[in-house]
Amino acid sequence: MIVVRLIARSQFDIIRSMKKIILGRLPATALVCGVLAYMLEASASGVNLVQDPSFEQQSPRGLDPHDRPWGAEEEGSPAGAEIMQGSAADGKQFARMQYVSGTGSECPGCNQSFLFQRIDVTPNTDYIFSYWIRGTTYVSSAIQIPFLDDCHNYPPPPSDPTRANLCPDDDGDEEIDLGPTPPNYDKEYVARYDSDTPTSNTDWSLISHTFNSGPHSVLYVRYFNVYYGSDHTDIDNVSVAAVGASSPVPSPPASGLRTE
Ligand SMILES: [Ca+2]
Ligand SMILES: [Ca+2]
Repeated sequence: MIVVRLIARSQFDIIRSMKKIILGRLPATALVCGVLAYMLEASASGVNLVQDPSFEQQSPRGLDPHDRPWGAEEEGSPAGAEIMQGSAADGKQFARMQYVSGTGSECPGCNQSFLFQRIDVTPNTDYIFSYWIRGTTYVSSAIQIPFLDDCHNYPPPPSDPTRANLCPDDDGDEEIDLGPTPPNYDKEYVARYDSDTPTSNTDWSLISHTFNSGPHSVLYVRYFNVYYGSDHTDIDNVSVAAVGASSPVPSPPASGLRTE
């Protein structure tokens, strides 16, 4: 009966329970019930829309705008977003966002750090977006509405070189570089969180947000910051999962909160 009651509770209550479990604040009996409820929830569907959510499937390296499923800017050495090996929140790898002096032809010398992935969502559906964070400073996370057309279709160039170039950052990631609505291309979001702040540079902590997909079937998970010096933000185990239909909470570190 306890388990049934737990399942009947809202997804948010379950998340709160999982957070408390992770923090070790619940007694053992509640912990067992909570984990059981979580497992039953997860088995119902368990779809995380994020591919390679734990950054384990690709070799450690700096990411560029053409990389998939995770793409990033700026290119550089080191890159603005890099898959690294070390004390990950899950597995052996994580993503680090850090200072970059861009080497890409579109923005030489730029020090912006973007990390992004396209996700296919169901319109008008509530989702939980969560991930593990560590580092020296905040990051802006968002669920961004992409540009899904071809910016070359909007003149010019090449049809009318006297008009403004509406395809200014033509390096393969226009969906995330440009806003959804020509000709202004202002970036738009279904959700944006400008100060996701880690609690520690050594211990991982969980960030969790909710959003509704609105009329969209394609969205992007997007991280952004401009870093200076040795400041950085580490990210691992990203999840976007529908509320009530799947497992919303990514796995915690295997043996508690790890440290470097
Ligand atoms: Ca990982
Ligand atoms: Ca670009």
